[in-house]
Amino acid sequence: MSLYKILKNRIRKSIAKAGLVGLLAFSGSELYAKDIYVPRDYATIQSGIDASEERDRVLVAPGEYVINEPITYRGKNIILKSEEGPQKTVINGGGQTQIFTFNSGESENAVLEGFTITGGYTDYGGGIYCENSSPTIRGNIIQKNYSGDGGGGIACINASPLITSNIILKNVADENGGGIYCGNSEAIIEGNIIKENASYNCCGGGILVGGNSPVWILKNYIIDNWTYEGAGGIFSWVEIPDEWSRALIEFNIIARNRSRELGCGIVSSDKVVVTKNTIVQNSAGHASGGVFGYDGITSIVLGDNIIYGNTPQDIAGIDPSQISYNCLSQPEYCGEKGNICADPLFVNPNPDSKTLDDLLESGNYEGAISYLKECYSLQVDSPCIDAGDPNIPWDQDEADFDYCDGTRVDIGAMPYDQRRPFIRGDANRDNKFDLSDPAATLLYLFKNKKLKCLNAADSNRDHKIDIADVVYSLKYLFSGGNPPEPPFPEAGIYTRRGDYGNLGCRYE
Ligand SMILES: [Ca+2]
Ligand SMILES: [Ca+2]
Ligand SMILES: [Ca+2]
Repeated sequence: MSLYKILKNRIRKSIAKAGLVGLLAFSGSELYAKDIYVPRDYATIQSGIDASEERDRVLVAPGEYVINEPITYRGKNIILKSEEGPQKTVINGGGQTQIFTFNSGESENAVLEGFTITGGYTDYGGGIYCENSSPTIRGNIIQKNYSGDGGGGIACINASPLITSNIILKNVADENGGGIYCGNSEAIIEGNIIKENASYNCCGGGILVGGNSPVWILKNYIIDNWTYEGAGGIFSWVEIPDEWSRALIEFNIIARNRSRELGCGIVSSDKVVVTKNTIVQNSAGHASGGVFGYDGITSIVLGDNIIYGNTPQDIAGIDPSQISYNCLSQPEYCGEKGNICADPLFVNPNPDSKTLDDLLESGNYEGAISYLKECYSLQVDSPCIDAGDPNIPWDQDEADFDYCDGTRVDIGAMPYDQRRPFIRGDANRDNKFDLSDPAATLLYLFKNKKLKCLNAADSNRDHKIDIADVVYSLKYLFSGGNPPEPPFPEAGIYTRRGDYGNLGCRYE
């Protein structure tokens, strides 16, 4: 088994132990007891929470709520949510206090959703502080908060939060994680826009991961963050260099971060896996602008990334044997171990700052994400398409991640979608519907042979592949037609990321 796979499994197991795996799909299914309305039932958010019981929802009407001490859930697993979204519902600390404190064993069922959280001020976690707790923090705008020691936006210490789908903007720490600080924590940081945060002295303008922290950082947009020294983007630091339980950094866009001194996109003294990211246009005063292994500890596994156009160079301080299947602008790795040196041909390598600022200023998370996705997507003739590591045994839902188009994995965070329409019943995916198709299904059912296209093989469209599909296909073969296209069903059982409909194929 490759080192990559071993480490990845280990990090995932560690996160699974913390109960976080599966949370990413956690939405819309929460059961709650009763609703409490602020300010209709209780004048303040804290008094609403105090009156709530486990599993209640506390729903907050639009308005600005100025607080002078931190709001705390007091260990209750409740949902605190704005009624009309973060644009209209602001919690402001007035530069006097931390905004939220989770320190009483709250679980992932303690949800904080849909607020603008601003004006927070303290030593750790200006906006939100988590200790001995694992809350779910999602869909908020966390902006312009300040901390002295770590985590201008959010700080986690001995905590396992899920931080997902937030805009984390313009927060400041004097040191250690302008956006997010994680110390001895097992957080999942997923799908956030982390932009223009700063850590003034050192380190991690966007995110700092320190101590024993197996943190999973995936699908974030980490852009325009700044620090004086040590990673404008992500800084990972550990005191016990022999442990293998560190950050897994995948599918992120890490762009235009700056560090006045060394390192910039990612800096690590740690054993981390950095895979399928797009790391571009980051700049550092010296050492590497892209990914930098601190102190010459060569423990970063780099694979399937675009690390391109960083200054003064893309990579430094990393064991060359761990650098494979990346797209780089740094000639010394070209042609070795699957690395290529070529322009990745983004649709737009220079996203327009004003367009992005306007989207973020109006709180348009979805719009900002789709703009960034589009910019950093690959053009049709990009050399990164189908150039990733063919030997990595990707789980099926990871192969070209969102698309699962059945092709070899691409390099970078944004795969190129090569799905093509399929013919219902064409189980062997040769674009003909004939007797070889029910035969292929029979071999799949009784001889463990692989199928080329599960969606097409499910000819009666009931999300099961069984003998009924063979019978259904034969019926149409002998009547000289194709199985008709039944209505699109709601959910699939054999696809973990949903059915691909008429567009895509689910491959075995
Ligand atoms: Ca591909
Ligand atoms: Ca066929
Ligand atoms: Ca079926």
